[in-house]
Amino acid sequence: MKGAAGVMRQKIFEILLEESDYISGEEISERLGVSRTAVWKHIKALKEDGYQIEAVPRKGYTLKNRVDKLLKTEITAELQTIKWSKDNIYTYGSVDSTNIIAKKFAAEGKPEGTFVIAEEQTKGKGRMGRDWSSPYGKGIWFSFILRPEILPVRASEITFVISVGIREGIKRYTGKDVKIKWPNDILLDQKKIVGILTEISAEIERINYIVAGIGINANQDLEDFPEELQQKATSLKICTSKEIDRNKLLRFIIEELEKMYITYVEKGFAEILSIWEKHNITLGKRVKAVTFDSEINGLAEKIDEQGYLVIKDDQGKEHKVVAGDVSLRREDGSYI
Ligand code: BT5
Repeated sequence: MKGAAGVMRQKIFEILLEESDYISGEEISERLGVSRTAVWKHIKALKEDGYQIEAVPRKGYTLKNRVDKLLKTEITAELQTIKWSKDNIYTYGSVDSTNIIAKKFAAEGKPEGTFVIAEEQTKGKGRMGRDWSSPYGKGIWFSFILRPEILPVRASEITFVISVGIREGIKRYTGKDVKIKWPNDILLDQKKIVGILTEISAEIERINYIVAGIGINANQDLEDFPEELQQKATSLKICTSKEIDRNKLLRFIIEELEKMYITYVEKGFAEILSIWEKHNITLGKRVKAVTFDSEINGLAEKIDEQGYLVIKDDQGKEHKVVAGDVSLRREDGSYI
């Protein structure tokens, strides 16, 4: 769907949503300044998306249902953003990876707050080339573009901004005390519910763009996860025993992400870090950190001003970890 056509379709949808009664094609065309044929074409396209729109001669159109596919119409109808434009939300059925599309959009110059959302990913990826399970219609698989005016060495701060934003959105929807595990996991009931993959394009002095890819397990049942994940992954449906309205949840998440990002830009990293500290489960625990060239065992002591995790080993020596995998030691000696 092209930009201008998409905006018009959204407007027609919102008129239908507002009208409790029938509204004629003529009135819609007058209100929006487009031809009746154009209105009819958009109505047809909305029907193809799964909307039942009843047309009665001499009365007009009326909307009969809402659709639980991830659709721009559904996500943006009630979305309240501050700076990010609703026009920059793109929804897809099946894609290889939303990060790939978002990176292409970013390279083309699309602005901050551009979102790429899919029902399914055939090549969903985690960090370091790992796979991300992204089955059709079960989760929220999306990526979005940021263009922070910070030095590239501070890019890891953005992962904190994103973690707290997503946590806030999920908390607002479910009421659950969602936890953050450094650096990029969000957990519920000690299992992974969200994964975050932050990719950056930068020069020495400036960031061109950051693409943050987020995978949220929403409506999977246990058997929807590959067997090797069933012990360590979970979904919001499993944790709340309720089907998740993914469009509403995503709306909350976009709103909270934007609020956190604005807080970061206006107040700085310290403010974000203090929110993160309240909800993290890493600090104060015994951890095992595996980075690309070492393994460190010790106490997760603090996050320093740059967003590095500081681990104190048993000899009292401090190690700084910027990226990698950190497992938390449970009392029984196993790891999360
Ligand atoms: C992550 O990597 O956690 C980042 C995941 C980012 C996924 C999003 S979806 C939208 C966007 N488009 C993409 O292609 N990716 C992003 P990492 O920390 O490396 O964790 C990956 C590991 O998590 C895998 O090796 C599995 O063990 C596990 N895993 C895979 N799929 C999972 C799922 N759906 N839920 C929980 N754990 C999963």
